[in-house]
Amino acid sequence: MSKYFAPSELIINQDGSVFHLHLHPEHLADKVILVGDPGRVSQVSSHFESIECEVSNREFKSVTGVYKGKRITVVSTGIGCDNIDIVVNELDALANIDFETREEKENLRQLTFVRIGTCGGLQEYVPTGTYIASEKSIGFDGLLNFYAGRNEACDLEFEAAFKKHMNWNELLCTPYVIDADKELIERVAADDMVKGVTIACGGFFGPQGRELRIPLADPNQNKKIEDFEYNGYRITNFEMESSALAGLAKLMNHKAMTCCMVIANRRAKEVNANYKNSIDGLIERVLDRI
Ligand code: R1P
Ligand code: URA
Repeated sequence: MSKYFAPSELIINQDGSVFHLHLHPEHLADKVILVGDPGRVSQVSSHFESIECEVSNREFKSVTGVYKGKRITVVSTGIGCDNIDIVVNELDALANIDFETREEKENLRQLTFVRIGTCGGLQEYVPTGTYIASEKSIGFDGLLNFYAGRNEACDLEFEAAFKKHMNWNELLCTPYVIDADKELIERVAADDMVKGVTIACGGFFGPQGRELRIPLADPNQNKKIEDFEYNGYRITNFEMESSALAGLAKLMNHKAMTCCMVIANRRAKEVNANYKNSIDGLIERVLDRI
């Protein structure tokens, strides 16, 4: 028997669109680009040769169109892993739940997600302007811990080594270590992006070791992160969504990865706040390779 999803669990608007995204099932392409900033959606879709639909609700702006013969949907997620929970679950529902019967479809669709974002660099070899593809993500956000299958999906040995190195504060939720889709990483990162390990944080300031007026619980956090090494892996960057995306996609059998342009060099304490034009190079690479 197929699984049935009650109206309170999968909320469908009166016009047949999904609750937050306002997209209809027929509007979703198999290839999906996710961006944080709603303003980045039109930057991506400006490369499309034709546009099929455009919808917007809250921070979620979506455009489906065609780029070099490929049908692609681009969606903004806003900031944070909590929004990734909404976006990825609703996109999966659009693909794999029948909105008439509210039942899981018999033949499931596999989606491909590539997130294009910005990040803070943590090593000397990733200065501002570097494109980093997150081969692995460490989730400081806790989202995946709420889903069954989390342990099977994650690299538990890496997690244990990281927690030991950090002398992990048990007041914080358990970090989870999750791989991006390997084939997608090879294809999209190719030989001109740095393949790295990304920490996805539940905040921009304290969780990323930025101290403004409130002192940090662990002033040595970032130094310990920069020094950590495991099986040849170093931690390269901070952002706020890659772990939830890689984790949910893996549990749902979709393909996913994140690539980000470094805009803040945390070691040199430099920033490129005027990055909006220069991220176009990353957008073009992803559009060509997705
Ligand atoms: C913080 O400024 C935001 O920038 C990064 C972080 O992940 C967070 O969402 O990504 P985006 O530029 O895609 O939003
Ligand atoms: N996005 C982040 O999450 N952190 C940074 O330092 C820059 C962009």
